[in-house]
Amino acid sequence: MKLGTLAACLSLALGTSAFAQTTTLKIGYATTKESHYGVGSTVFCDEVEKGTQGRYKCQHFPNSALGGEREQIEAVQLGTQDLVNTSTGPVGNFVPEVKIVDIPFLFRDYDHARKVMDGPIGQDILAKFPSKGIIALAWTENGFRHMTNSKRDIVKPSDAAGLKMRTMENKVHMDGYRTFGILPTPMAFPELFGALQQGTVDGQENPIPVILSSKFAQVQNHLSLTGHVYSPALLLLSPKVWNKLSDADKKVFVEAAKKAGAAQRKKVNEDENNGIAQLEKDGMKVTRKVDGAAFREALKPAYAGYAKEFGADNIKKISDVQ
Ligand code: EAX
Repeated sequence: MKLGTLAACLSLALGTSAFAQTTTLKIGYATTKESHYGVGSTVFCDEVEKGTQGRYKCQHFPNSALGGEREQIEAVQLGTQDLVNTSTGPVGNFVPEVKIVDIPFLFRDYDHARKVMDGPIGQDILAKFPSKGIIALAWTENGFRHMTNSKRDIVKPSDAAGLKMRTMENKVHMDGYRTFGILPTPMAFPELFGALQQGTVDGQENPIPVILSSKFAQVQNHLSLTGHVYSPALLLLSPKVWNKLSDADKKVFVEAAKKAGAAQRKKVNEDENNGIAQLEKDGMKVTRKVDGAAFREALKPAYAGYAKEFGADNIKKISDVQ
């Protein structure tokens, strides 16, 4: 480029203030770009780019490219990663107030769970994050978790008993699953496919969108629709980014995260509606009739522990939401 042309470009650019910098934010999640996490994250990034006139955009790191969820949360806390769209699996180790929503059989259905997350209880939990060095922009969603394994159909707890099952690094889950007779084996998600393939564990539990997008049908042949726990998810941002935002941009980020949550939930609904038939086509034997009452009964000793840890009245407040 000739010097004169460069000068002309510069003055033009300055005149239209096109020198505003673009900041590229790194966003990570466990599953594919096409999955529920990818759909939610894409909506978030598109909305942020639009709302900040292109001053912020994202680079996506799907498929656990930046590590397991615990590692990604740590990186967001440190500021070496900007955003993570994560299940609550390891989050209770950072913000203990989250643990209560990981209790098995706490939520009746999606309507109940979403109402609690969007209501005062869920919003109060989001407000606990900043003091731990993390900004929680909004609840997103992973979905109700179901069990898969390579051994047998699971209808009641005695069918699950003795199975070595990978769980998230989540004590609330592990305490509950032990009452079903399961041998819980905590493991980060990126190791799971290999562990199932090699038979290090007999099974695992995850929502339909995860089972589908991670192709677990290739390594598991029994799926039981246990729906034994709701798996909430969160869009978390590094305070390093947040503290630099203007008030107007903060609003853009929060609104974008809310839209992301809605889009992610919609994708979870779609996968719940269409994904089970797909998994059957992929060779999984699906057990639809699960003895939920027997699972709830088995869980009673764990609930005594939960009541002690979280307060029976706090648990009841969540159950009572209609
Ligand atoms: O958040 O670790 C898990 O089983 C999670 O459900 C999965 O990574 C998606």
